[in-house]
Amino acid sequence: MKHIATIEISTSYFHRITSGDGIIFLFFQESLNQVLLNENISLNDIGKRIIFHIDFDYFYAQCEEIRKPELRNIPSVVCVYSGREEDSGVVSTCNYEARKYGVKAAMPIRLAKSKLKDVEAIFLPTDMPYYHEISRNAMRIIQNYGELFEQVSVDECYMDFTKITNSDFDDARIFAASLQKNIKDQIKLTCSIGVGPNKLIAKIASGINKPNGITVVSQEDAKRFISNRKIEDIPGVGPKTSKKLESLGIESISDISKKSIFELRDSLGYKIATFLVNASNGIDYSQIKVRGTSKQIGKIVTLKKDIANFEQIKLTANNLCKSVYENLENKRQAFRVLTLILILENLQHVSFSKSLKLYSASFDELHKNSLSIIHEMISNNSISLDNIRRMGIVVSDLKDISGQDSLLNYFEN
Ligand code: DCP
Ligand code: CA
Ligand code: CA
Repeated sequence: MKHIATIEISTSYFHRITSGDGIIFLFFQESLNQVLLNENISLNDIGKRIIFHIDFDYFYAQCEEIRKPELRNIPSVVCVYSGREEDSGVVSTCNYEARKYGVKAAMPIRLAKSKLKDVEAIFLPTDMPYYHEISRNAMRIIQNYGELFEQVSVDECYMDFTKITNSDFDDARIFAASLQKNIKDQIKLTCSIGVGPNKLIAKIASGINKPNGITVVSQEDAKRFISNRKIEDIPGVGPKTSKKLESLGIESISDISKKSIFELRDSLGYKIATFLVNASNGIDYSQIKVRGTSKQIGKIVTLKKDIANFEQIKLTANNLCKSVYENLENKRQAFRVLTLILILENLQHVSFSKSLKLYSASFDELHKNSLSIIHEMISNNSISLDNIRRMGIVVSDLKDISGQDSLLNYFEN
């Protein structure tokens, strides 16, 4: 049996955990409880995660370019006008053309205008309902990849790609490129993607190659990657924490990594000290926080090389349905949306979703619909069976039915 983790209790507050792969995690007691209570994770999985952070480039300004393509090659600035006087207010964002002239978010509109006075430039007011609509459409494409998803703002989200990539960072890069291309083809929106072993590394990585960039940082490279960043690049580190660190003679991330939590706790408190020491070692155990209706249950498997006939695909679908159904049953949930994911040999990602008219908690319904999707996908998308490398079934739009006598009852009512 594989050694999963060793837990040593160092103090009543901290746990030092060495995973099977020799990776050391330091947990603040409260956070450890949170991690272990999360049913989706075992300690062994923490070291195997592949997390994407996706951030849309110059978002509001790019949304404007989508509906007015003539804006693409000239500086454009999206502004929040205060309405007090003409041009009073601040820049919300601007395209990369305008950034060449030093225009930035939060800058007074007048200052931005003076920077662009010698060139043709466009200034526009914000249109939030429109940006939200673009955001919803793009987020839907991302969610269709079918794993744990957390939207953090109108232009940013995290997604766990562990299952779909089989914890392989080379595959993750291909998925990132395919995701980027899908969003670009369907919505004309570019984004930058950071891929890392945790949310922290993914978030920092997505900012490295903007716009339209992909930065992949594997588990092994995480510490080196973060050592080369500035302390302020760690999300959540503001001027207050920076000052305190400075007063302790700490000037770089690598200085933090040489400290123990116990040396930092008096000035920073346990929570921040733990977070920073972990972060400076490239470690972050925070989980993807799946919200509301986007919760989903799914399973993806890698097919045997010689799977080429429809019977075997059906058998795999059957097993996937069983596993998904078991999970639904344990959690006493019904589903309404069913997504079938096929990953082809070239890692092209094909997914197809079906919304049922009513919530269902029936295995037969799950199975029948999965098979009909497979039929449809194979006939419509001319996917050849021997091209399929991985296959997954995901159910979403879940509803709690724990009050029902049995799942069967629920379905029959
Ligand atoms: N925003 C804002 N005021 C700010 C910062 C941002 O109104 N001070 C809005 C406009 C941005 C959106 O939030 O388009 C997303 O913010 P980002 O920080 O992600 O910046 P952008 O998407 O504009 O640019 P980047 O390409 O650097 O991500
Ligand atoms: Ca952005
Ligand atoms: Ca952002």
